[in-house]
Amino acid sequence: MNMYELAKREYAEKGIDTEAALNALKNIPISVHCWQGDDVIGLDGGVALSGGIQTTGNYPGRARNFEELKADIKKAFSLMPGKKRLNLHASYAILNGEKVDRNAYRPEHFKPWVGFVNELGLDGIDFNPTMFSHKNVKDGLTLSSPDEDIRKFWVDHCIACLKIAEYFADEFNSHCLVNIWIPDGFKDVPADRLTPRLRLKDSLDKILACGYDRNKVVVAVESKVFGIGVESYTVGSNEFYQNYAAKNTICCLLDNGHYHPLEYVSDKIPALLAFYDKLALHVTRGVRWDSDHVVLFEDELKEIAKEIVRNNAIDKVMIGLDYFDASINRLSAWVTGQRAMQKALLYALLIPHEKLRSLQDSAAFTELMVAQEEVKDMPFGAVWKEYLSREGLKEDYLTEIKKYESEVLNKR
Ligand code: RNT
Ligand code: ZN
Repeated sequence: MNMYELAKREYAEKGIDTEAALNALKNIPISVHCWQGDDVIGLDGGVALSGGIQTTGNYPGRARNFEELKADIKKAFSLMPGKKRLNLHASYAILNGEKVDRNAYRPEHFKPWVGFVNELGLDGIDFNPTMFSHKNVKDGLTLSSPDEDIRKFWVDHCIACLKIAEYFADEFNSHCLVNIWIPDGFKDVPADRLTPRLRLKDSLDKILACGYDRNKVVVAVESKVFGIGVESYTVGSNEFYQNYAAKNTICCLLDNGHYHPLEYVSDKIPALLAFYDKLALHVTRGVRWDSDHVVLFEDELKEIAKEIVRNNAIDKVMIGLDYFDASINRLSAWVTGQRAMQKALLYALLIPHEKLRSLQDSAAFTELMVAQEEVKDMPFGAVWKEYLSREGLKEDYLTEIKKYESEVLNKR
């Protein structure tokens, strides 16, 4: 018997069907961000990365153009198991020298991406207005700016993005998630916390009123507690967006780097599932702050995956990744994070949730504690390896990435 057969038997003794888990896992889509490949710089010639997000490190081989980024995505995605979508930012428009600003981007500027995503056989594209790294981020503000021209520019940008998202949805016959995140906020104590939020509310109302097709495009709003340079106040706070989303039947996007360190997104998921049909995630790893480190197979990631799996929310929670590390091989960063997410989902799929739930409901807390500890000793690794081999992949991805590094990245 091989390791997997032994593991399968051990899980079966606990009432867990490993085959069902493997089949479920390969069908859970993960939206993989394009921006790990080029340190969030984009292709539309915007100004240097701004908005309180930072990539640190200077590892050689950053993708400098569309061709290089495509090659890196192709290589990295080939080492990622499971169903994948591509998460694009508007700043990755292919403009081919056309003088057009972000308020007027059109579907054709993304046609080359559609061709590429089809070539890779991915499930679809998700999309993000890019309201940072641009001259029209005025005094750190976009959709909440007191300058009406600035506000209109970004409202128009978001409306343009919704049209592009409809195009993606049509092309892939799959929804397109459009996630709105703005960097707006203040470094120091504001004199007025309400008015910027009312302006943001008005901007969002204008965007949603553009008449986009809600069957095709899912709009989400991403809150944040603070950013570098906006330590004292962010306009798009958690309470603001959660209430806005609830009232306007749009979606919340939870980025687990965007809360106080002792707040857990794993606990927020079931809170929102009580009220929302759908919610979106940016899975990241904050180290002391919203540092966007590579996602690893760690406790909070496991808890997030458990909440998705045990609440039958696989079809309700749109999983996206959001991290960017320029200090290590960028392809390895991509693959490590995506595999960690898949691992966490598999881990969650192999837990006897019904049994644990009934222990909780009968207040058998002693038994519950012991049973939850037992889960940790199960032969998870053997099932993971079986999954990889069924996906045509090896556990080792670094050898291939190192080869690509010496043949391709080091020559850039
Ligand atoms: C920033 C947000 C946002 C960005 C990406 C690039 O704090 O997390 O989602 O990281 O859109
Ligand atoms: Zn995010």
